[in-house]
Amino acid sequence: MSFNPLDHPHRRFNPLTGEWVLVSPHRTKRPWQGQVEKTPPDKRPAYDPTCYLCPGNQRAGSAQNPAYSSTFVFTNDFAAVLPDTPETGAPVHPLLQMQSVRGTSRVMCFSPRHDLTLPEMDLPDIRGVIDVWAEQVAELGQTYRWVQVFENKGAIMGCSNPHPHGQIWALDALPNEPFKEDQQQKAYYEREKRPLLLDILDLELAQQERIVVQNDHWLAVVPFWAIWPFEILLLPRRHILRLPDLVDAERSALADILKRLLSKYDNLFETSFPYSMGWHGAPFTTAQTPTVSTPERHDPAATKPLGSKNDHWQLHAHFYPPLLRSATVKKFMVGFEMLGEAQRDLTAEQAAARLRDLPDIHYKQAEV
Ligand code: H2U
Ligand code: ZN
Repeated sequence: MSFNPLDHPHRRFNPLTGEWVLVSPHRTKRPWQGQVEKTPPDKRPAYDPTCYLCPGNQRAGSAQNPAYSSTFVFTNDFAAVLPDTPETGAPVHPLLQMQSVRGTSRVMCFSPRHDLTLPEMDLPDIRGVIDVWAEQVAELGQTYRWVQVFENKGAIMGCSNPHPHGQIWALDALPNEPFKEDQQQKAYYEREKRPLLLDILDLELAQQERIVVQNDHWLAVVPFWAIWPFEILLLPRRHILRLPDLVDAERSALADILKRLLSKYDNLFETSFPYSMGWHGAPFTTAQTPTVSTPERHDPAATKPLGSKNDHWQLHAHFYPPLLRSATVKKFMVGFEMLGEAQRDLTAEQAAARLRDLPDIHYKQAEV
């Protein structure tokens, strides 16, 4: 009997995190009698007077939203990190380490329209979201080491409000996930003299097995080591460290690929596809020595100083959707996955083929 990755259990290595995932492709045939999630009602008004994110509405406490007409960013009324935290005292014990954290969290409304989601928005409006993401990273990167731009979408992901929005958390520490990626990319760069994710990009383009959607500037793949059933890694085609470094054409192309990718996601089960997504780019050096390149510096050669200590980094976005086989069945990360390692049934190549074969026009916007 010879090994066949479509039939036989195997482990795959994630070079970005240094972790393994267990793949059990033979299990896709098993019956499901477990929990079935309710599909959230999909009809929403363009304006909801009870929504704390709609224009003009009252938020928790005394704050009131302005009558905004494109995007709107505000400091989270229940921020997880605060700018004025004092230093911790001397450690009590080396096994009981504590660090004080300074930072800020912001909420970003993508649109004044309560009834839209990113893939249903027009390209110029998605482009507007991208520009604000880049501005926020540039601004907060002058003070904080890590700026996490993310979107938590869908009640199934614990998102509290269907109004299209994301969050931006900035802090003076490097969190676990980017820390692992920093270490892994650095070690690879030292060994191979090439950014890890640019080699991955070339490999994906050569193999053509895991590509879901692409354009002149971007590539979206189900990575070889994906954990979530329909996980996506979104990569720019050139070496770019951070969102503010994207030039005009790359930002417009990003709007295009986001709309097409997220439409495919929604088309998969004809539901508003839940996920957590977010951007990873090079950390900022220190609060005192910002290395941010501003959106004005649009000369590609100028955005990447040679020999920069962050040259091992490549900007990318992760999309982690929990749905498995329908709008109501989600993947649980429990049992062996909590105690051993992550596990998936469908192979990355099978998931990529399913997404690739779907139309990239949103089902609600498709002509009948
Ligand atoms: P979700 O994206 O996970 O739903 O979070 C929305 C955030 O909005 C949440 O972090 C904040 C919550 O603290 N929020 C406000 O800042 N003001 C409000 O009036 C309600 C919610
Ligand atoms: Zn709203």
